[in-house]
Amino acid sequence: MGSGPGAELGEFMRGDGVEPSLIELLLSVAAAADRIEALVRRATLAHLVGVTGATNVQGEAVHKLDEAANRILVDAVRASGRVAILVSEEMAEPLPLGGGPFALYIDPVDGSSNADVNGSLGSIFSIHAAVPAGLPPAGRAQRGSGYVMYGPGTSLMVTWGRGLHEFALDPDARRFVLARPDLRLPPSGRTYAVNSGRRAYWTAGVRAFVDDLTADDGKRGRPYSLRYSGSLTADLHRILLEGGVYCYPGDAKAADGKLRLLYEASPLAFLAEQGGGRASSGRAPILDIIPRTIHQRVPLYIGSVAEVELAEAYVRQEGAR
Ligand code: AHM
Ligand code: MG
Repeated sequence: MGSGPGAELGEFMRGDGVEPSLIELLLSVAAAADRIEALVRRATLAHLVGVTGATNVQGEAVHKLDEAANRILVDAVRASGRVAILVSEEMAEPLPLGGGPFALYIDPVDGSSNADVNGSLGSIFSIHAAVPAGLPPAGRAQRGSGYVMYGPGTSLMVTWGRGLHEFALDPDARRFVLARPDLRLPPSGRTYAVNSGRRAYWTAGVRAFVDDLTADDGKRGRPYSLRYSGSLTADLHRILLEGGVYCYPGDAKAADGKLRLLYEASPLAFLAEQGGGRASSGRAPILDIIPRTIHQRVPLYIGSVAEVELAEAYVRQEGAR
């Protein structure tokens, strides 16, 4: 039972020889996700939908759930004693937590606006070795990463650098149990995810890429179907399981797109590569980008190798920026 489907998260990690301090940190994140899941389930009843009235460091409205989930994660991780420094989408500055071998980067609630309409939400995390000022090396150095998707069921997709695994939250036992070990992305898929409402701002390369995917060309497996939910974790979950591509390109209004490198693009890129997929800014693999600031944004193309390479080819045609 220790390593097959049905294995509990801690048991599986111990069986895989993961170092004890990393196990303890991942279990504290999973325990926080369990509590966030309970909040998400009751969000409408508990008047946790809507915004607080504050704006975060990105200039975006803070939702009540963002604040609550951030608090839960900070408390759980502090109690684990394994994190020296914590960087969160919801906090302008890195938070020193007193010691431990790791730095942790979190997006407590991905797709926050979905909370108002009972849509899918997520939490994303990235683990590096502790770094003094909170600025880690390139994403390839991550010690682990993952996301929790709060959908009709709650899934934890996680890696510690030896494959991509899906755990499901057992809603009665309140434990994450192994659902699908060693997931591999299909080399290509039939769906794409992008906010087409921004088409007027897209560059010629992005337009040409999406036109290619949606061409009337059955022989080349076109047109792809569009699947876009407003929650990156939910959209990526489909893509990790069925193949395809999620894009948040840079455009005329936002040269670096919307998504943040350290706690959105990089952890998800690590997961995708561990499953045999690919993640790129269009110009470089996400995992090779050396961060300059903790909240920096980056264009993101992530999913199956075939579609991400095609996106890169179209973006490169535009010439070096
Ligand atoms: P958030 O972390 O503030 O919720 O922002 C990230 C979200 C992603 O989940 C989603 O794919 C994207 O923003 C949607 O943005 P847009 O409405 O511009 O398409
Ligand atoms: Mg968020």
